[in-house]
Amino acid sequence: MHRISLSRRRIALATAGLLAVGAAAAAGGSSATPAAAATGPDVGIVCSNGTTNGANRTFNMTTDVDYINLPDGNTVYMYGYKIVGTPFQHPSPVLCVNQGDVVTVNLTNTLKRPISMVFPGQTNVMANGAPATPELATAGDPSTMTSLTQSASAQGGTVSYSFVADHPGTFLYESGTDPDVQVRMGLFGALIVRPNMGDDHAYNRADSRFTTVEDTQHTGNTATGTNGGANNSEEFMVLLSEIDPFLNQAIERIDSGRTSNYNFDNYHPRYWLVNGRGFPDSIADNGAAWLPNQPYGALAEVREFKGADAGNVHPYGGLARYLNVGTETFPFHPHGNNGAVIGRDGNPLASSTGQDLSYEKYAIDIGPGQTYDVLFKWYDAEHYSETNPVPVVVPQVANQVFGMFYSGSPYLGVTGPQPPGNQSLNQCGEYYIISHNHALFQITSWGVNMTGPITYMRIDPAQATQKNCPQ
Ligand SMILES: [Cu+2]
Repeated sequence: MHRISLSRRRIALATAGLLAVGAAAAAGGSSATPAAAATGPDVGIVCSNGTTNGANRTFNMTTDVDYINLPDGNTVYMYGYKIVGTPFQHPSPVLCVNQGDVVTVNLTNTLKRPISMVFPGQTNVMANGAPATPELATAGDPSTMTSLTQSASAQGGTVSYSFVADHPGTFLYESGTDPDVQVRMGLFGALIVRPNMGDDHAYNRADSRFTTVEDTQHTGNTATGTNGGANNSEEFMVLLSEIDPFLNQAIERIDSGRTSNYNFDNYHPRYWLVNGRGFPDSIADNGAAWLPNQPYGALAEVREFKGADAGNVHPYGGLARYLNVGTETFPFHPHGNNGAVIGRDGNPLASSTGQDLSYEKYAIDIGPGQTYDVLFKWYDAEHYSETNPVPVVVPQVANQVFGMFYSGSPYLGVTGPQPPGNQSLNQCGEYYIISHNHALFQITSWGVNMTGPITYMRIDPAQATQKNCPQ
């Protein structure tokens, strides 16, 4: 388990950015419907794999409406795609396919308006067996376009989309019908195409390898996650989105037969989310019981990077798949760490002759509709320890302030005494590093500061040095 000791507790934010544990146990003894990700890993990407038959991979999908919870206590009406037979979820499922798969999405529309699905970055997409083409209200007049692709009519319409996933990478899928409304209402999700090199690579490049479940098992990590999943791969999604609650309220009114005078000139997001959640919900496990409609956590949990020469203990880094489904560029960064940008919009950063064009970057500026694939590692550069201490004079305890995740020791894998009355959620001397959207005016939930698209990177001590991590 990698569950931070937050389970079934809500965290409230005190002033000045200090974190405090709230007593309001919204989920204690909750009877909420299990979230869609309940059988996946605790952290990291939860794939929907569809069903396969040879090279054919099929997703039977439909739509749903429900509400999501936001950090200020508000709830907002949303649309979503989902796999048939599963609960509503926001964001829509992560579809994982292999390079070369013939992918079919059989979509049934239950909403009170026509919808569709487009696959930016895929070529030769077919709809009902014909090339996907825009729908026009007046034939021959592109200015009357009503949908970017063939749509499924309201309340029961179906469309079958198909394409060959011929190149690996990270992609969005979303509604191509009235996307100003429908994408913002939640009709979007991530599509991951895994390369021929295997599911431990982002692209068909040896240097795009990242740590997977198999690697963590190599180091003796045989525990299973509390959600019943196996060990967690170090593969993470950072899906960034935004919500103007007045738009959602207007659509809710229209869907319930009332009227709305929403004016798109006034579109103005009040919420920004990562993987469909705002902080601190974002760092809760996948499938957290108190977030039944928001199954995807955003905590990135990695082991200390040891490199290939250290007895094959954790030789690879983690992979973050960034996606921006919002309307402006989001500058996201983990504190204190550059990442290696290896792919953008489903293209590996290499020249046609194979020259490496990847680059190191601190903040990743993800434009609307873009995706970035970024490798990152945390390694112990200075080898500080209790026997090689940090060369600073540590202030007296009375002059220190301890965060809620501090272990009592500055050294990875070490826990130490804390002053009376201090509480810590640290498990085993692990580190927590904030990662967030650096557009600070977006770090809010309608004015509640230090919420929104914030998450943590959790650094666990590598097997050789860890003490108490329950791996
Ligand atoms: Cu920052």
